[in-house]
Amino acid sequence: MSEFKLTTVEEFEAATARLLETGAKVGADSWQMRVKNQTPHCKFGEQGVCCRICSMGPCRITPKAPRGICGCDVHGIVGRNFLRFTAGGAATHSDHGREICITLGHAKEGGDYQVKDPEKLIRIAKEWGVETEGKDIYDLAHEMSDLAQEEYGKIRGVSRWLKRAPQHTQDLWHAAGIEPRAIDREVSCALHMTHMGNTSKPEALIRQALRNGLSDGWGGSMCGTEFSDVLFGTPKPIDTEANLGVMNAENVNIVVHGHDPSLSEMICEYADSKEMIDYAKSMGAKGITVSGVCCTSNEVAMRRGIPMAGNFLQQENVVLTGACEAIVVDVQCIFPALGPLSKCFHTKFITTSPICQMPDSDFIEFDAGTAGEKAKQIVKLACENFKNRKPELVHIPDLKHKATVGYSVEAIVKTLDGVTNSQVDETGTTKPLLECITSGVIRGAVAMVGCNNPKVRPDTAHIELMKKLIANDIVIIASGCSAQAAARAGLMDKAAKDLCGAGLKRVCELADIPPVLHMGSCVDISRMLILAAELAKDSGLNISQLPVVGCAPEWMSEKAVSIGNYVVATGLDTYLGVDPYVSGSTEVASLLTEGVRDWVEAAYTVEKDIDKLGDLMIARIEEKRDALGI
Ligand code: MSK
Repeated sequence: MSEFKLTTVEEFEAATARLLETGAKVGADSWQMRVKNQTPHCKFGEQGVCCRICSMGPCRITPKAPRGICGCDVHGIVGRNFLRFTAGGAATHSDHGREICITLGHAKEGGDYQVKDPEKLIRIAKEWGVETEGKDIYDLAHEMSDLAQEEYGKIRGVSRWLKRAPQHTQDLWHAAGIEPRAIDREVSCALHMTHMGNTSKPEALIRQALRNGLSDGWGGSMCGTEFSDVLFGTPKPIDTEANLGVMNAENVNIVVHGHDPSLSEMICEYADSKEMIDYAKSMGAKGITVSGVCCTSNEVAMRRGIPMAGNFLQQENVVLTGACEAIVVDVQCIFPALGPLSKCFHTKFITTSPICQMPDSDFIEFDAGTAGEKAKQIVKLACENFKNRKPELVHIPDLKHKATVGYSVEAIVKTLDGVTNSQVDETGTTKPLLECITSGVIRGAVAMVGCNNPKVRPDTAHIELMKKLIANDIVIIASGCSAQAAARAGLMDKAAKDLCGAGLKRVCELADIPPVLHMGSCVDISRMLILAAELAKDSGLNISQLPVVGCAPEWMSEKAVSIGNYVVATGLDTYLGVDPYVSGSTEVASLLTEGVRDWVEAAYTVEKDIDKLGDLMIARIEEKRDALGI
């Protein structure tokens, strides 16, 4: 019998309940209370049948009122809402990517930002047809920064990154008319199409939703991931810890939260300096602990081993510990609730981006030009705040788990090299991984992604699905808050191999990996696209033939809809545990779950019963294996 124990969701919940008791003492609000106030949710909204695109309405479609005032039927309304949902997500990811490209333009020798992975920069430059010979690496970085930013508004051609996909996939996109052009253009086009008096034909709306998703996954997000690696280093396996217990009651605790690593990298850099540690000591602390929430956390965990305090629905918990001197946020997935909540404690809620400004926060504007100075100011402020703690409110749950993170595509290829006894691949291909799959030692792979959502018992879907899949010899690649759920539970501990089927367990032992591989943040789902593309090219199969599927069981954000669209459009069947507000239209729902398969060889499945969702994924993987005769 295995000695290894995961931390259970019940333990997570008991820790949260204890923190909420502190919250009640100081009059704090919580998402748990707000969910009660907001339930039941509006049925029109849930079905996607409410239209407020113009001011003649809002119009709500019912059997008695089957058309809006303009005459749009329910299928047009649901389709337009779905496309607008996608555009919001694609714009958000892609603008994050653009910020990284801008930061690349500020890189300089000895500066706050430097080129940490010059080989990767040169590789991408060659891929883009840029002359690299004899060029200073920083001149090349600036040239690539300009070219990457031009990808957002170029006047002709398609995304440069599309060439990374197998030819068959590129042909499908071309035939379906969904090759993304300039990144910003697809967002504008989506908003234009959905303006009052434009498209109401579901098929055209869904086609644009896929195209807009592709402009994110094979456009803006890929810029974000690839140039983050150039600037901050391509992740390699590194040990860290996860869950609220990573905060340290004796230290100044700084929590970084959001998505853009430009800020958090600088905070980590300064928090680790002797000058700042001495400063923290002079304020009565023993040192400084930086931990993270959401995808900013994933970014610094993968590159620096910075511990992960929690995921999306844990963001209030870090403040409720009473031991958080500063929660420093950049962009996306940040609760405005952190403002009033931090006022109940001594915590400084520091916003830093003009994109994300909130009441009750201290706004310290951060930009690439003044990064070091601003990061130092923030770290100092946190140290000075240590003395304002109220010791009677301090309680850090004693929960944390070891985790090994940092599995970029490059790291996976390298790590799995030599796992197969018969051949050690020296060319850096995915062939060893393919051999594990074709031999049946590993049955397939699931890309687990996405958020938490109070509609699902938080983290349960992620953790239960992962347990079920690894027990069936299916390896997991995870990103975003899904990855953090896994890490907090212990599924990224190498000892979690004991929970796997015999085949996957053997691979974990040989390669010395956990069964759930941390691949990064939300924008890093582009890494999963690259891995799928490489597996297809190395095997000679189409992406849709691989025994690989995508899953977002607890998703909540617009970004997740954009992700779903680009994962499906890349040829990977995608399984959702939360409905994307399309149930009000049979036409839109059937296009997404069946119709799009004719264009891109994959489609969505929505299933709220998590156990069934797992069964469906396993069945699909086995069906694909049968079709290949493996
Ligand atoms: S942070 S988009 S809650 S995964 Fe990327 Fe987590 Fe979802 Fe935000």
